[in-house]
Amino acid sequence: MVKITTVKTKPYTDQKPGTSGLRKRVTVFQQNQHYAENFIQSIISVIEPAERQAATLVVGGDGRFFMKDAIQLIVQIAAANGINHLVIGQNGIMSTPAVSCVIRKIKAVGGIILTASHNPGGPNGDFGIKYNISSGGPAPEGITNKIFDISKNLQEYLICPELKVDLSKIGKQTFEVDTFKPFTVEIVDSVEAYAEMLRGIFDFAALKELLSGPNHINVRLDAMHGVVGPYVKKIVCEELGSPANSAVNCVPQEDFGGHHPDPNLTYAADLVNTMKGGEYDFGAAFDGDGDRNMVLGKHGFFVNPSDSVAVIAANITGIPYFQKTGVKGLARSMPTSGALDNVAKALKMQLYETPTGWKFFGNLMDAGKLSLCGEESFGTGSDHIREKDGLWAVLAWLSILATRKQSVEEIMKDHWQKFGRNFFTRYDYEEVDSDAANKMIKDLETTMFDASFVGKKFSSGDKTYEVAVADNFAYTDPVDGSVSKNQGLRIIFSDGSRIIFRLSGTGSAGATIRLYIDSYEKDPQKIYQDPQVMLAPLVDIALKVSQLQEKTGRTGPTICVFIDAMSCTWKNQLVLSATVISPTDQGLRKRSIHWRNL
Ligand code: G16
Repeated sequence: MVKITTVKTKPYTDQKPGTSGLRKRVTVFQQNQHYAENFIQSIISVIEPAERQAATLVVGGDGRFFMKDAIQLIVQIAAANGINHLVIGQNGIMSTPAVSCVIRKIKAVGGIILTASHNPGGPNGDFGIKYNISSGGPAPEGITNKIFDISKNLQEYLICPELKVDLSKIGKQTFEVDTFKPFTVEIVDSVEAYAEMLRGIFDFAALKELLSGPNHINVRLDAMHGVVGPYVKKIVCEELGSPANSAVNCVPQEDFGGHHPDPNLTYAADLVNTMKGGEYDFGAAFDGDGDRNMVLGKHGFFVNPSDSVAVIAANITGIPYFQKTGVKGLARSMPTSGALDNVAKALKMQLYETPTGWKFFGNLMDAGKLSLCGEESFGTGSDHIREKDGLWAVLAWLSILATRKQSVEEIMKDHWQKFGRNFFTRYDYEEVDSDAANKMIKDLETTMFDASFVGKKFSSGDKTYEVAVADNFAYTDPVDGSVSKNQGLRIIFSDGSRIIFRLSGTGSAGATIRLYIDSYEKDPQKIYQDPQVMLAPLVDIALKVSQLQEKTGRTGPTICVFIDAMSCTWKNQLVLSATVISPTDQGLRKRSIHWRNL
């Protein structure tokens, strides 16, 4: 019989889940007494005691430092609180989309995911704990607020300190706990249920032909030492026949090999460099927990995430899953560029604009209103689960390549010709002093809400823009009527261009200010112009209106990962260029990269 202990604790006031769970430095979880225990107890407390004896929870994480410790705590606290059954990925490994898939498949009451997503790991990196509900999606605000309220008042938690499970052994381990029904911990293969789901979504025979048939293409997939490695190996290499060396960094590491597991042009620079060599036709990188993706074409042609979802939407009927389900609707988060809107309009599909955070898509999917959605933050997915899904997005792109028999670049350029192009960029100012960031946003809101602001003209260089709308984005959920306010300051100009400011909800220290710029161009002569040139006037106006530099002391972004790569032909040579601003030990480094004669 395993003993239950009641431990006296003191509540913490800073356990409010952000955009996607509670994310803090590892040291916060490790060094503050009972910090992780308190939050895990707060999560389990939202499951009604009467439900717990019939409840199954799925548990998995991205392999980062502290994950295994946290899983043992979840096991001990779940057992002591009368949860009946835990399903855990082998060695704790399960990607965020796979957890969502398993929750839905076995009809669990929910799941706990141990990840800080794309944030760095290791003893000095970040850790995170996220609760997902029975739909498989991140807990909505009603539940995360409840978790936060409980955490602020928690005086004690229940735990079975002697209970230990072997996370490496597939199978069931059963324990007698107090008067409860036997408590079962089931260790499952991390990949199988997810792989089975993908087999039902895509045409695996066509993908196999594309990746290993006589006219196969060459792909390069970078798991960035995150959780997606075993999934890529099993599904893309073993099952679809791509050679073993087409997948790299596939062993999950506690510190992601010392890198940021963040799939963008800066942090996935190795992949970008390899791709520019021209050996590979298609490249992709994933984040720590496998829900984000970056898609590259031959020679490193960059597909902006806002464009990626638009291309999938425009080609959606080639994917067997959607042939069966039909396309119920499309959605993007508010700061994501309007590329998807153009497809929705042309194909007469319903489009929803939600606040940032995948959780906002869930209600629409559950209500049968949404099939495909995406975010500028490298998230793409569909209603097959309730999380964004990196490998799904890659297989969606490969399906399009298989059907259209064109390169990534040709597909993207055709798309812009047909629908016009949204030039898009995002500047991130990380670890800004929180008070300064809040004041900047508040002051900007005051400026924007002045009666004279709408109609005002702003000029930079030879461009002039007139303000058509200025607001703080609020969203009314069309399904349950819930209202989410203060989701980002929007300045929308009369030509549809947008400047957006919002504070990130996923940082772990200080405040991160995000500045998003979106500008639409339908003139086919202009769609290949340099995005930097196209967006420079709007960036300039955004910085002037917000006085960001003066108010935060930041003269440049910590990182600007979204300056699009672009390509053109010059003297019969293919020329590719991208501008990347990246932090180095010596300060910010701005690089213009050009590749010619590829
Ligand atoms: C999470 C959310 C996404 C959101 C992203 C960035 O992703 O699931 O919906 O777009 O954070 O949020 P923010 O701009 O507030 O930092 P992930 O991959 O970090 O879980």
